[in-house]
Amino acid sequence: MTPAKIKDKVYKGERLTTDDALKLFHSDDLFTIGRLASHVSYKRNGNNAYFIQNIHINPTNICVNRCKFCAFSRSKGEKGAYELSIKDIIRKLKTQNSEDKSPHPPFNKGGRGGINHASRITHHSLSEVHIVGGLHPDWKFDFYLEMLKQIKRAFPRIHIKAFTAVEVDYFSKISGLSLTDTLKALKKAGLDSMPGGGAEIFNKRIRNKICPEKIDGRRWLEVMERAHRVGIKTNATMLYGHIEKYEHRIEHMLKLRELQDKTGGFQAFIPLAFHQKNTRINISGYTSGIDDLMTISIARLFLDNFPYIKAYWIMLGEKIAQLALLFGADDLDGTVTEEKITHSAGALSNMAMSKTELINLIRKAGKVPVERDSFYNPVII
Ligand code: V47
Ligand code: SF4
Repeated sequence: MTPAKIKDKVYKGERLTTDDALKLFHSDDLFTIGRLASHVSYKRNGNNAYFIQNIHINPTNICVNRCKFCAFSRSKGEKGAYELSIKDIIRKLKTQNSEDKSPHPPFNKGGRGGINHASRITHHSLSEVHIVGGLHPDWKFDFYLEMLKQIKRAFPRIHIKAFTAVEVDYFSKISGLSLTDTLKALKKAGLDSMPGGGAEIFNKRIRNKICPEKIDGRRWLEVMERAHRVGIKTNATMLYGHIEKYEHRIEHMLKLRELQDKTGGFQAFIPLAFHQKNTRINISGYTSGIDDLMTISIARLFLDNFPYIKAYWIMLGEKIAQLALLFGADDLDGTVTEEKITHSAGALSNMAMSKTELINLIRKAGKVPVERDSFYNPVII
């Protein structure tokens, strides 16, 4: 049962404590928690469910960190390691960024992940490019600046959401610049906002077990604070469903809530469901649908100062992401196209979804599909 005291607090708009959040995680009353989260989501964003036309590009999988949960990364020289040139990146963007004029095929339920349509992905008008990659041992900071400049020159209307706090910290180390100057240089070169990756789980003991080489939680938060202070909006993520406990998830969300109180610079919170395949984390299976929906709902209730909660369909699978819209989520991310990080770790979802499919998925959940830009302004078509 969900304690009546927590229900009252939610309806009165009062902030939940960490104890409240823990009680919710231990409750078996998913429907009530989902209904409460839906109420909060409705108060913020009405019946809207947002999506964006975007593409993910991972310039390299070569990474000096080699986090244990990461199936995407390789060491330099290892089989499967790759590097994209700036020309390769521009080419990828060109192929995706043409108006889709073909008639859309009807919504069609596919296999386990949901909708099988790999052959039906058509070109679209891109609104955002999401760029994240490994920490390359040899690439210079100038290369990344040049990447941003050339993308902006070729596609002035595409929003560049790029580089996690982990990458930005690395750029500051390889360039010898302060964090603030690194961020200012990225912004000047064309960076428009930052994704929320690299947060994983802030708890020191757990973090040391799953990604011992990665910057610690305090540094991640510091990079984000500086980014917000120089006017760069960011997202925030949390990797769950590995070896962490509910307490660690709550501790993680508390730190995010505290920073958001200070800066207001976060847009969406994105819980990322851990995928185990090809990783060095010794657990089996996927997160359960119940845990995914509980985590989304509790995030919506606890993170009262985050405008959006994103159900990233790539990691949740199309069907759970659709359900998440009834459990407090109001954003599905987007068309994505060519997702590598989760698919290296055994994701069962497709690599991309067309705009029509996203719209159908949202409508069938009884929500209003709103195509958005990167700052959540509706895109008028
Ligand atoms: O930082 C890596 C996670 C993140 C695995 O900000 C894994 O809009 C699950 O941050 N199982 C990258 N997760 C993805 C990311 C993201 C995605 C979509 C939208 C946004 C946004 C951000 O993926 C990494 C890491 O936390 N990750 N390996 C894995 N095996
Ligand atoms: Fe490198 Fe990021 Fe993978 Fe860690 S999660 S190994 S930092 S690419």
